[in-house]
Amino acid sequence: MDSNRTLGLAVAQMGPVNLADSRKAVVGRLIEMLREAKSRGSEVVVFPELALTTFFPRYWMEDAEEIDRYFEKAMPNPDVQPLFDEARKLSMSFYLGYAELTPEGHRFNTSILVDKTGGIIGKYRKIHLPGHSDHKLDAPFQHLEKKYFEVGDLGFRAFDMDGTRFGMCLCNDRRWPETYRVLSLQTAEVVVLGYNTPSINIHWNEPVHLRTSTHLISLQANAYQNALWVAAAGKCGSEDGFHMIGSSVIVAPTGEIVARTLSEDDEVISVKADLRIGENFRQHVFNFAKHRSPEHYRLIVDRVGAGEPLV
Ligand code: CDV
Repeated sequence: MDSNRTLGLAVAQMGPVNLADSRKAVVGRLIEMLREAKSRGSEVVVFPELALTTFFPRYWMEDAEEIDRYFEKAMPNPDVQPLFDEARKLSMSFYLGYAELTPEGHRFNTSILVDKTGGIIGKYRKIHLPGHSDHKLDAPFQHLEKKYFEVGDLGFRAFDMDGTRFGMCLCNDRRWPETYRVLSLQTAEVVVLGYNTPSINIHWNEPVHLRTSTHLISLQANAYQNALWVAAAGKCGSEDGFHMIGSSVIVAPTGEIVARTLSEDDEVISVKADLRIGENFRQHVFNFAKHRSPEHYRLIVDRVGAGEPLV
C-alpha cells in the first residue's frame, strides 16, 4: 500500500429547496459549492439525498404527472448537465442523490458516483426505505418513501475511483450496521451518503435533540467499527415550513468528527483525509480475516425480525 495516501474530501450541505425552486436554480447552487470545494483543494464532493428537489415524500400525491415532476428520467439530463460539465472542467468527482425513473417505469431513491472525467462509475438505489405508503391524515406531514420508491435492487457495492475505494448509501441506510459491514467487507475506505432527516418524528414523540444525536452516533460508531471514513451531506433547514436537521459531517475511521457544518444553509466542509488511518485499523483491531467469526453471526442473514433465543 502507498505510504502516503490522502483524499481531498468535501461535503456540500444544502439549505432548503422549496417547492417553487427550479432545477436550474438548484443546480446553480450545487455548482457554486463544487467551486468552493475545488478552491479548498478537494477532489470529491458529496451532495445530499434527493438533492435536486424538495423532500417530496412529505406530500401525499395521487396524480402520476404530479409525482413524475420530481423524478429524473435520464442522468445527466439537460437540467443537470451543467453540473457534470463544471465538474469535468474542474477535474472534480461527486456523489449526487436524486429520484430515478427508469425507462421501464421503476422508481428508486438513487445516488451516483461521478468521476473527474464526468463518467458515472457507480450507482446505488436505496435499500432501507423508511416511512409508510398509506395516507396518514392525522400526521403533520407524510413520509411516503414506501409509496414513491421501490426497494433498491443493486445491493451495497464498493467502487474504485482514482485509487480510492468508495461505498455509497442513502439516509436511513446510515442507521443500519449491515450497510457499512457489507461495504467494509469489500474494503471500502470511504462511505459517502446524503440524507433528509425531518426534525419531527411523525410516528412517536421523539425528543428533537435525538434526531441529531442518533444521526451522529450512527455515523461515528460505524466509521470506527468498519475502519472507514464517512462523509454525510444533509439537506436541511425549513423547506416550505418543514424543518430538517443539519449537522453534516466528515467522520474519520477513529470515529471522531473531523468537520461539521455550523449552519442550516448551503455550506461546504472539507478535510484532507489520510486513508492510512483506516488501513491501521484494518490491520489490527478490525483485521476481519483474522478475527471475525461468521459462523456465530448466522442469525444476521437467516432471520429478519427479532425472535426467540437460540436453543
Ligand atoms: N430520508 C430518510 O431516510 N429519513 C429518515 C427519517 C425518516 C428518520 C432518516 O433515517 O433520517
